Amino acid sequence: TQSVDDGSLERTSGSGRMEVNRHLMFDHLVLPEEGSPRECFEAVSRALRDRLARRWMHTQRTQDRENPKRVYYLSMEFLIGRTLTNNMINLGLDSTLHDGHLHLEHLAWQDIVEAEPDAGLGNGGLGRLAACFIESLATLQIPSMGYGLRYEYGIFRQSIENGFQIEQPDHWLRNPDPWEIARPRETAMVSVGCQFEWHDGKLRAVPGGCTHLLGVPYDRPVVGYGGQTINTLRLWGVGTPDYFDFGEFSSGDFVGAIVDRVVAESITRVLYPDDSTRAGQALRFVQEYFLVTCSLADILHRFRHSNEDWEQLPEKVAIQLNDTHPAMAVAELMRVLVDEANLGWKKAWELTVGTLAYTNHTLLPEALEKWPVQFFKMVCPRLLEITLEINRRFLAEVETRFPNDPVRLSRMSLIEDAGEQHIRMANLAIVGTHSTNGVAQIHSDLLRTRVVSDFAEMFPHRFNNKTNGVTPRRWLLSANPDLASLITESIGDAWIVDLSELRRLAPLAEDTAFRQDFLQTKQNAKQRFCTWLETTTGQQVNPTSIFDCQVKRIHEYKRQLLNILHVVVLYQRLRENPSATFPPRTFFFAGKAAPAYRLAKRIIKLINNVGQVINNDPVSAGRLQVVFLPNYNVSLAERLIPASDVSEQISTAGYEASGTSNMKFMMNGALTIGTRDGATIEMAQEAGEENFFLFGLTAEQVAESRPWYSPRWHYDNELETRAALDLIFSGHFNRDEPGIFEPIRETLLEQGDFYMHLADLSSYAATHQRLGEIYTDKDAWARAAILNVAHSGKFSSDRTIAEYASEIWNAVPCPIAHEL
Ligand code: DL6
Repeated sequence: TQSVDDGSLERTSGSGRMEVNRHLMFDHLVLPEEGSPRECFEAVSRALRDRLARRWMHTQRTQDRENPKRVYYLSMEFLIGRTLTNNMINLGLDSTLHDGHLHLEHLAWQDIVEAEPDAGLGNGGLGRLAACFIESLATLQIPSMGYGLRYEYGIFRQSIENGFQIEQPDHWLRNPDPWEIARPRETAMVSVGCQFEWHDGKLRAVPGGCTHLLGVPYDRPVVGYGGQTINTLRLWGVGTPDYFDFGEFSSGDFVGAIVDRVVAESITRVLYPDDSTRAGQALRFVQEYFLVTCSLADILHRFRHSNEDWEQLPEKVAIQLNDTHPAMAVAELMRVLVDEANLGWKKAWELTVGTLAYTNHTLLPEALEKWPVQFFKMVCPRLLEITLEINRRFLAEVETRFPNDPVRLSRMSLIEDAGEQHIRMANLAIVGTHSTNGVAQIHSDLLRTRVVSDFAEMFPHRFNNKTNGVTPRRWLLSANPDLASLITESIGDAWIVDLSELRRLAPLAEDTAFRQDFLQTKQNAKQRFCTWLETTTGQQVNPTSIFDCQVKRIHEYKRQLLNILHVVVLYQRLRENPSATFPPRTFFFAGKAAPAYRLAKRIIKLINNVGQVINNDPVSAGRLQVVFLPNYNVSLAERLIPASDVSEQISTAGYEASGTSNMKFMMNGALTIGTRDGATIEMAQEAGEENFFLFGLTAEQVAESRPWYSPRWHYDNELETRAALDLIFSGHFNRDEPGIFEPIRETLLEQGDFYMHLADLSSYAATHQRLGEIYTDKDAWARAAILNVAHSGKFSSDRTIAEYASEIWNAVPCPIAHEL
């Protein structure tokens, strides 16, 4: 018999079951047949973790021995979702499941899977991208680690009450998480130059004193496909040194002596929801500082363990900053090299710039981080000194290169001087790293030519593009098993690790039998989704209607408002002509609005109210349906995307950096209706515009027309636009709630409609019309959908990571040989 912790993954049929039973008995004190779904989930996960433990350690040992260049991905967000199924698939153990080896008679496997909470340690695309990236890094066997924070509360749980978004805390770590392993031996020490207190029920950072914090690592395995490399995602939890204030203690204030500790231990408790205003968020600043100092200490400790010479740092270490959130790393790395390693400034700067790289994820000026100089003074005064010195030297360089140009100097300065002084984190990130990349071609171009053009002129070689991608393991193989099997039966399974293989499906678009099989997988996925929806919410949806989906954060630039305006246009057409024919459509919306973003929350309310009326009006019922799915998260995306016919990617051109749900829909055979924005442009190039539904203004047209754009003109001159708006603002959808949509009316008609909804509405409606016509021609639809899948290969995160590895990090795989 094999011992429990050997590296072998395939076992005799009964052993997996025995390991699960053992965990149920010894971890939970329950008999196997009495385990609750949650207990069984923990037991199965622990049994799986036992199996991968040796491989995980072996990966670490091999990497320590070989001393290859390592990649570190620093991110305030990792939107992981569930882990169990993904790890089983990547370990090649999913057949164990299908063969019933883990089968627990009293529970359905699905109940066990669903007992795992979604790890929602991110707001949206940026965090989910980080999760896809670390999975691809492991699959490509690149020695790497993700670093983030162990929030006890992830992104808030959203419910909808009377059409309004309600936020509730998501205590996802209420039960012990079987995937994480605390590593207290590798604790990092951090000093923060302020204190923490509760004030009016809120945790605040207050100036004065010094707080010592401990960064306690919690490691999670990141299993590469095939189970060869198992990398680590290290999330920092905060602790405080184990001491009492003996003065307070001996004077009898036992509680007072530990209360400060409790307060400080709260700083990483909650993920900040993505609010556009960061003003006053001193705690978020402390979180970023904490992530950076703990991670750099850890990285440099590992580097020093295997390398004597600091000179080697850029050859052995690549640190990617996921947005500006960890941009303090520039100053912190300088601090370590200058203050602790005693290097001269110039050498330290060369090593810092050579080691760090930065990814930008947004063109929205309000989302570019700027932190008050006061925060630096309070929390990390030494980093402020260093940042000011970086700025002094940098501006001197700019002055030499562009003499007598004070306006340029003030634009490029790391310090913004208007009113309260702020540090411009994007400027710091560009100046202090050797690479700045955008996340789709148009985004990288706009970044270079519009947003930070001064920097692109100064450092042309630093700017590059890395179009995003998503992992096909989670988003196709696991989420859509029927389609995945059909693909594998047709072209073999090489696509799982080389998504460009999907090209071989292209000729099958002309094969009648394949088209039928393809449509059948879609129909099955739709039916499964309907069944799930009905059992969990009671809501019924017509599985033969077009499933039209817009799922993403709710934001004006993403234009959920355009989508719902078009729904009202269709409704209005039916009211005017009840015998009009078009295929029945179900419009699914899902997404969270930042809690402080009032207009976004009002858009959610409008969608729900429109749905309430349209779904129940005899003129539209059965032909148009609007469904707002609450609490959008990774697991919901995994269910809905395979079932979708239409993917809505309708941002105002020039505002969506890339988008990543667009890619997931494409891989799963949905057709895209979209603007020429973000990575959607590249998707259309790959699939051929004839297989896409593109509409609306281009980014150039948006910019050119901004000075004279008049939403009123569209209202006055376009009959359907006017009728839809009149219907909404007549109170038709809010009979008992007078005036609630007034802020939306003001945005669209009084305040200039910044995101140009009305400019694009008529071409959007016309394109939808064409889409509806093609949908009725099943062959034409299937052909286009198959060609979309066939040309989605570029959008694998494996391709993206391979480009980062060769063009930014100069990192290569370190194969792990397991003795089996
Ligand atoms: O790069 C991942 C993702 C893009 O796909 C989205 O287009 C973009 O909006 C998102 N950006 C953010 C910005 N956060 N900040 N700062 O989430 O990144």
